[in-house]
Amino acid sequence: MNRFSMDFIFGTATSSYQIEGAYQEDGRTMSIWDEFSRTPGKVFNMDNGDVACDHYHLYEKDIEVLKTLGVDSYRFSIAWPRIFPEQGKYNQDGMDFYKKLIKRLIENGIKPAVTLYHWDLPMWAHEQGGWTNRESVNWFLEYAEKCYEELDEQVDMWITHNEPWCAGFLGYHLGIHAPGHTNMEEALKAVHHILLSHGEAVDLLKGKFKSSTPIGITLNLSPMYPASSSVNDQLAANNADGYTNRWFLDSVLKGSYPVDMMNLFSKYVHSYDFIQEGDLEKISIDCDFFGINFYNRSLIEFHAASDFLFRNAYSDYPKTGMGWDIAPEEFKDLIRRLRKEYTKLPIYITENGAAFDDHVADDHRVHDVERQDYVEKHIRAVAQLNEEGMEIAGYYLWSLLDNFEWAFGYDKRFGITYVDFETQERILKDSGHRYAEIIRNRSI
Ligand code: IFM
Repeated sequence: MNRFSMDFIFGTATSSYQIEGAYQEDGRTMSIWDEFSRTPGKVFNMDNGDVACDHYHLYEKDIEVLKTLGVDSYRFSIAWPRIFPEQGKYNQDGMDFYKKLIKRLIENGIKPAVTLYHWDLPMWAHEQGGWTNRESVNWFLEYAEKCYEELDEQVDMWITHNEPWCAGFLGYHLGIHAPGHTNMEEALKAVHHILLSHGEAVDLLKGKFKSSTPIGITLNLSPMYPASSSVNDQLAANNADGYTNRWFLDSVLKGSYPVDMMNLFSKYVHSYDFIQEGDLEKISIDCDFFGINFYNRSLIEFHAASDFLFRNAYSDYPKTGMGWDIAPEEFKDLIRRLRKEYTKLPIYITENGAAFDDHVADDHRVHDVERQDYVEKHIRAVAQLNEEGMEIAGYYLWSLLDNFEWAFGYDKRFGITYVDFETQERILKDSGHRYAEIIRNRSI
């Protein structure tokens, strides 16, 4: 039996575009995801977030689910186009939704953990170059400032950005996420400005607001293993690690971009002069915690024809419904590496979870045995890591609800609560019941 201390935070996580719906209500304007999902061929089934889980109207019902789970905290994100539907035009109606949500969470003893940016960039910003434009840092700061002004007293922890790898590389290099561009130079600029806006937003909260609310950033990290001991596969795994992990870890936690990757990327970049003096000091500003989203490991092999000489290799590991390797042992290795090479900050697992094909059974329950097993293995890993002294302060299960899974639309279900997207009925899955039991016992 592995135990958790009483101050360990158990939570669940969601994001605005994935659950809220109400895409035209109370002044909200279009985001890059509204636009992208309307572009043929981009999202499975041309699904979109117009209605999603209708959380904007059903948030009280969803808080009831959180109460049943007994979570200490709920992580959600704010939709920037609700707060600034047009450039420079603040929208109080949009903010009021989050005030209501936070008030109700607190009344129910649940701590709000708020992400400022989980990918729904307003279209007005995109039309001026989006994150590739250095001005985006100022647009983000204006938005962050309003959020701090209105919400900081009630918020328990701030996360500036969720997974800049996805917003930057999936969105501007691989073209799989909005805005669907395939240009590495744009991607590097976008990432740089996202990271810079993180640093500036931390500085704003601590400086101008003199706030003591903990603030940090969340990176998605995935350990890369060479498919063989050949020099080529090892080089490929190192490149994959640089592209996925080190570009972000080194800049945020060490104040420099990895030189090997700068060289590798330089083939696609005219100049690195978008990196200005002082930027990396800002990007690596002191935070209060470090957030990690962990889902899988990857097996990597050399591939001469790909941009950075690597690709995913065949792996015989058990997989989730996304085809991702289930790898709790490698999760532990990742945390040990972070402790050794990168940070002493408290670590929060701000997302962990799995998609599987779910079905409502005749007894009107969802017996998601595989998800339950996945969740148990990873929570047990967290407990074991803490026994080794790795100081993981909390765990947020992704996700509270089945929701809009980006390019996969509603085809992939990550929730511990089943959502019937026709009726908006919620059914707590077996994994959700088990999570509630783990939280109640504070042990696994
Ligand atoms: O659904 C996403 C989430 O928005 C960001 N992290 C990964 C999840 C599962 O793919």
